[in-house]
Amino acid sequence: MFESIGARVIVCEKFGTLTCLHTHTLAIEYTRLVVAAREGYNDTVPLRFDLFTLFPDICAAYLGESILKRAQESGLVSVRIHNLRDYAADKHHITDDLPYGGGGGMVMKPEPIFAAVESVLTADDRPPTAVEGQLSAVPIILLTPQGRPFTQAIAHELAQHDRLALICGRYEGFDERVRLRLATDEISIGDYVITGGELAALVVVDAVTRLRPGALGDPSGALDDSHASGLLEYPHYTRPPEFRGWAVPDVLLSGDHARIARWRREESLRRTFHRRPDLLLKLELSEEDRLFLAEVAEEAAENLRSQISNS
Ligand code: 6GU
Repeated sequence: MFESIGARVIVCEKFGTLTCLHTHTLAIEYTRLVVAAREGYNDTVPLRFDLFTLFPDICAAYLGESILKRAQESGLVSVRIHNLRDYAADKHHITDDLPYGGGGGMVMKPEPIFAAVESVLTADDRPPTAVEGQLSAVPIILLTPQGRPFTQAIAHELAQHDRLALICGRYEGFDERVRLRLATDEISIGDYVITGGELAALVVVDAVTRLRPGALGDPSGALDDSHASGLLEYPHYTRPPEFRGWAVPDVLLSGDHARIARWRREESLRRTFHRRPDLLLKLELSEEDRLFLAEVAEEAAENLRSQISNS
C-alpha cells in the first residue's frame, strides 16, 4: 500500500512541475496522499460504514449535509443505513420484547440484529457466529452508554479500517447475546444517557470521516481541531477588526506569522490549563511551553490569593 502511494506521490510531483493549471488540486491530492501514507490509511477505497438502526431517517438527515455529504459524494466514505425492522421475520416486524426476570422497559431482540448484520457483512468478512472476544475483520460496534468512552484516539483507531459496522441501541438495551456473540466493540459518547444510539453512531461517523485524508477542503484542517494536538483550540476572530468597541488582538493583524503561531500556541495552552488541565498531563511539552504554563499557573495562583484575601 505504502509503495503504491509513494509511486502516486512521485507522479503527482512530476505533474506538479509540468503544469501550473492544476497545481492547487495537485497540492491537495499530494497532501492527501502523504497524510494517508503517514497515518497508515488505505485511501484507495472508500471507508464503508454500515449503520444498523430502527430510525434510518434520523441518520440520513445528518449524513445528507455538509462535510459528510461531500465526503460521500467524492468517494472518501460510503455510508449504508439498514433498518433493523426489515430483518424481523414475524408479520408485525417486532424488534423488541419484555425482559426476562421482569422489570420495566423493553429489550432489543437478538434475531433481527444477527440477521441484519450477517446478511450485510459477507461470509468473508466474518464467521456467521463469532466466538466471544474473537477479532473480526470488520469491527462490529454497539453504541450504548456502557461502552468505552469515545475519544479522538479511538476515532484514529477506527479510521484505520476499511469498513465499520455500527449498531444503534434503543429501549433498555440489547439482548446480552448481541453483546457476547456478535459485537466486537462497544462505544459510549459520554457519561449521560440519551434516547438511542443513533446520535452516538453519527458522532462516530463524523469524527472518523474528518480524519480521512481529503475529507476537509483544507488538508491541514483536521490537524488544527481541538483535541487533535491534545490541546484545546486557540481563539478565532474574523472581520470586522472592531465590533462594539471590542478589538481583535493586534498580533492577528500583524502579518507576522511566527508571532501569530506562538500566540495561538500560548492561547491553546492557556485555555487547556484553565478548562481541561487533565489533558496537559498526557502531553509532551516543549521547554518553551513549560515556561509559558508556569507563568499561567503563577497568574492563576495570584488571582486565587487575591480572591481569598478579598473575601
Ligand atoms: Cl451510545 N447511547 C445512549 N442511549 N446513550 C448514550 C450513549 C449511547 N453514549 C452516551 N450516552
